[in-house]
Amino acid sequence: MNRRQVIAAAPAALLVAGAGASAFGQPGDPFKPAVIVNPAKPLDLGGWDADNSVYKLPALPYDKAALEPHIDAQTMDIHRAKHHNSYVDGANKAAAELRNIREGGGDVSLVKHWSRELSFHLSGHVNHCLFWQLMAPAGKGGGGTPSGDLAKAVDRDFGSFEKFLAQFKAAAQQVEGGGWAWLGVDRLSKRLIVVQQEKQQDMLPTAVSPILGIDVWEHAYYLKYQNKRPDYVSAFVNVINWKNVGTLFDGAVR
Ligand code: MN3
Repeated sequence: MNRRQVIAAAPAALLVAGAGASAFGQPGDPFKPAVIVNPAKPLDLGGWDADNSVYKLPALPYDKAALEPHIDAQTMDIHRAKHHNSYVDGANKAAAELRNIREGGGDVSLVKHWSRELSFHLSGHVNHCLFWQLMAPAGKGGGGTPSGDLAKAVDRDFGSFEKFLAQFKAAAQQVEGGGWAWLGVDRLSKRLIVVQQEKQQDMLPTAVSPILGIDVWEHAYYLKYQNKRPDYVSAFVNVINWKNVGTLFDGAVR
């Protein structure tokens, strides 16, 4: 198995590696930061500061009000600057604590604790980096239907786009508590499947590369939609960036 195959086989939601003198590795570490999902034509998620080897909060690829009326500017602002940012801080903190333990300065019995912290916060960071890129203003890159190979795969694996959408929306509406619904590529079969993810990290099958996700934590919709999660899920469909979903699909099925 060469390096590219190793990347392709790794669980995409947690696929990351470090370089340089940081919490992630030693100076000269040849293992460069991995590209998530698609090593050949990557979607730039912007969540990694390569100069300092730390996770960073990416800029939104559009104005915070650009998704209105479907997703309001205040929700976008708080969601990114407060909630997403807390996952960035948490992932950097956990990585630093694990490095400290490796170097003899920490309590080795807390590897379990910091590993769990890393899983939660890094998944939260990656999920939100993806989420921002998977939306676009309605009618200006957002909404519509998939095209090309992705459209064919949707028909093959779900019967039709309408059947896919019905399952995806139901999965999102039925997530218990905070979590996500994802359309993903099962790397074992190279087929599309819809799965749920609880919190930021639980239940996503290891072999699945996520290509489209909706955040159904209440912080993602409560200011505008209150308890009406189904209305938020329906509105989200109007801002799905199918071009970027297609880019992730192309990478995941290689
Ligand atoms: Mn969120």
